[in-house]
Amino acid sequence: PNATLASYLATGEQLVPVCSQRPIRLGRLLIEFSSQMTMERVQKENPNVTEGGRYTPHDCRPRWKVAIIIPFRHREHHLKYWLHYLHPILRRQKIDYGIYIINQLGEDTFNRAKLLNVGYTEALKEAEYDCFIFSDVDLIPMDDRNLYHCYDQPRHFAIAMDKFGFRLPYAGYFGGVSGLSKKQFLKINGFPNEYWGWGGEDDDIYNRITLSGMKVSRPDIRIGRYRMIKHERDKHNEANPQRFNKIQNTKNTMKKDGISFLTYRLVQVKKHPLYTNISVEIGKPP
Ligand code: UDH
Repeated sequence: PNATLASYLATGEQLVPVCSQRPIRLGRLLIEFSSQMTMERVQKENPNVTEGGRYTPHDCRPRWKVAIIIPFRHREHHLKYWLHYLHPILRRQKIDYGIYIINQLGEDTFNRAKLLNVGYTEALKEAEYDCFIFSDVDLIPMDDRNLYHCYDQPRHFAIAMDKFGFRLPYAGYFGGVSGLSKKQFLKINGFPNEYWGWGGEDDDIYNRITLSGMKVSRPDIRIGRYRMIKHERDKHNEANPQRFNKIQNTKNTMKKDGISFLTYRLVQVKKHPLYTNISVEIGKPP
């Protein structure tokens, strides 16, 4: 009977088509942050999302298995809006995905890129993801034709933010929201662990990509538009004065400083209805 079941499932699977590369009914979105938002409301809006913030389409076979990684500390208010907007967008995009909030414990200097490395590592313990999208918690796409999956080359999604007048601030900008396949991520030895405080880590990642012989791919400027939830600079994430020197040295540092030498202490993995929270201690600047 098992063999029969197996062959039934095999043929059954073939009856479900591969998800379209251009899902229908996508386009411009109205994004605002003035309405009241509660986690209860967002949960009610998203009954099909399963524990830990996982979702897979059922009417087609998804092309990518995407882990969405968000660096995080004390931004609960932003997270509600992010979940409110992104879950329905990702569902319409027919993507198989999981949401991972990487929460830096303690009050030492924030380290965005190291948290993203932790997210990559921890997400792979949960499922066989082949694509990783790294998103700030305060950035919401204004057009869901900006598809959250991976591409032939490392992808920069957030190319036209409202705060930069809907333009790329400079040609090598790779901040905000970016995505790499597992293969692309490993090719650049992941992200740097040694950028403490604000700034520079995204430029270092851009350098890693070009130094590894890859190019950054981007959506059309009319589609890659984003709204940022306005906020003041966080405590313990002051601009890092070393960043200008460090980004001159990516070629030398990237071999050692990356996913290959990542150390941290995992403190808690907690599955919430709409996301998985991973709390970690990542140390402090030397
Ligand atoms: N983040 C946190 N907590 C922090 C710091 C950063 O969760 O304490 C995360 C969060 O996902 C955030 C991302 O890291 O979206 C990037 O940090 P950021 O939002 O501080 O960086 P951004 O360049 O802003 O967007 C810099 C401060 C701008 C101050 C402008 C004052 N008018």
